[in-house]
Amino acid sequence: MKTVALAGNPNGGKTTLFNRLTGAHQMVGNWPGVTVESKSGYLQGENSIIIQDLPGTYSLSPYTSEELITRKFLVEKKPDLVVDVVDATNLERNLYLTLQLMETKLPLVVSLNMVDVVKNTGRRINIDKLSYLLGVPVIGISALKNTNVAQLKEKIMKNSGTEAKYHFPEYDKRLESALMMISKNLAGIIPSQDLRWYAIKFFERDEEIWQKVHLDATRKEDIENIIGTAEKIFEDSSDSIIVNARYEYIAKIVGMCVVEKDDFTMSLS
Ligand code: BGO
Repeated sequence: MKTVALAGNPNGGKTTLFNRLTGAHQMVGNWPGVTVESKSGYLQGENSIIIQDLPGTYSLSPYTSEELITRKFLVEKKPDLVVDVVDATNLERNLYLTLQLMETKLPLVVSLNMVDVVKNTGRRINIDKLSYLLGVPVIGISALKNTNVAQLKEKIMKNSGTEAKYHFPEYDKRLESALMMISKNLAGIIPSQDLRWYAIKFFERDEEIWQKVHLDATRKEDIENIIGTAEKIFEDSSDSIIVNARYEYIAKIVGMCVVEKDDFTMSLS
């Protein structure tokens, strides 16, 4: 049995897509210990693939129940594939979660939803280029109109249980060197495929992770010094350094694969 997790921002069309993928037969309950609804169901016509709907989140921080449930499921259960439902009408904000999903190094497919809405605007998204730049398969769909959902289903079947082929988004060199030094302190304690995720979480001073992972005093002090040095260099707090790095990366990608109608409008005045 393979598990496919459906992740995405609230209101991006995750429920509409979940219904399309699973049809009428759905298992509904609550996530353990909280009153957040959990829904799962078999991929229609495929009894060997179960789709787990994850709560809608903007981020994988430890601040809300939805974020905690989502990241715990991804990092501990390690689904065979994550389908990231990205709202194409709000690409920049949605890609912020995409980058965090990539930090988990789980196999990923982006389903770029609401392309029917984007078609009616002056914005054009080069989907092939977006896919190339991310290193992740991207399928433009309309969950509402059932456009390309069959192609997405094929991608789900093809990519479930494969190795993630994309590279981690590479941030500012000074940040990367801090993350590498933190990873060295975590090596042997954290499995190598999870080092990037944990290094970023330690760097962000993520309380849940600092409490969960038991490190000796020397390593803790070493990591604190690495973070402190980075904060001095960037003149910013460590969590803001990461947020800014993600948004800089997104701006670069969007700049390369999105064309606005106004880009071609010449002013005659
Ligand atoms: C309402 N295209 C378009 N045009 N709309 C879509 C698409 C798409 O591809 N996919 C979803 N929607 P959810 P989350 C609504 O409910 O699946 C629409 O939070 C309305 N409701 O129909 O719920 C979808 O699970 C009244 O819209 O998202 C829904 O991720 C007026 O996006 C909304 C207009 O989808 C959110 C829309 C009473």
